[in-house]
Amino acid sequence: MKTVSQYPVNTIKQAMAGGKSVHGTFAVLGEPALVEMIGYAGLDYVIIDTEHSGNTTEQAGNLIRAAEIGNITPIMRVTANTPELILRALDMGAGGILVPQVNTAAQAIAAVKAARYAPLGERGIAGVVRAARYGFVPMQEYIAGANRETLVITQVEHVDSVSNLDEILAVDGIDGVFIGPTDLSQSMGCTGQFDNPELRRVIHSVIEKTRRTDKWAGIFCLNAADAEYWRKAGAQFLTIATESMLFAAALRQLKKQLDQQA
Ligand code: 3PY
Ligand code: MG
Repeated sequence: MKTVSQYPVNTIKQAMAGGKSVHGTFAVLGEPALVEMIGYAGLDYVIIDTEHSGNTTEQAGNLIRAAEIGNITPIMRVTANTPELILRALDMGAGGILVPQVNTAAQAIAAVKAARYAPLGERGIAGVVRAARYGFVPMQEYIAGANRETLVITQVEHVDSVSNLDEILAVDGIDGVFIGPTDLSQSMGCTGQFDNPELRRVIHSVIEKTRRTDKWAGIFCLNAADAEYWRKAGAQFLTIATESMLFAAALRQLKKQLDQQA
């Protein structure tokens, strides 16, 4: 019989450290079967959203399990940058956290402190949580594994974050930054204008600056063409739409075809 004794390897963390790009989508609907399907379709990760969704803690736990069944990395976007929410997400077994609205180095340091055990952080320790496979992974292996494998990603989605980017990128313990074009566009006075030349110039500058450091850049994309564009611009963590948007697109396409038959 197989006994669990090792902390799981985070394959997307390894891939991005090796310079590769990875693809995922957001899960906002709280449905584990859809998360399994995201994995079976061959994507690399899912971001379980608790910022812009009604996903409850219980649902999030089941979505993490579904991601593991689908063999993809579950990342949790926390509702806010608080140690309590970050601890809960990681103790439940998320392979990483995505922290919205991180606009200063102090906020980035706070996220790292909450997400990493000493010496980099001060994450509260319980060796029997699901992340430690309820204690089946020995404590020292668990702590070293969690610090090694957990992704800490902060969002760049405000002009203040862009202004403070050098300091944010200098924070030890952050793996990458994730550009939120929607919130960023609002803070620049061009809400939702994804083709706005100034917005795109700023996004290019964030990606280029990030690539000159040991961190990687990610971005929210509307579709595959968008993901290809930003991948060529240097982004590695490409999150395309939400599972609800993908389902809506399939429904729209179906309805269009039905209307053509009428
Ligand atoms: C944004 O576009 O603001 C996002 O946070 C995307 O996830
Ligand atoms: Mg946002």
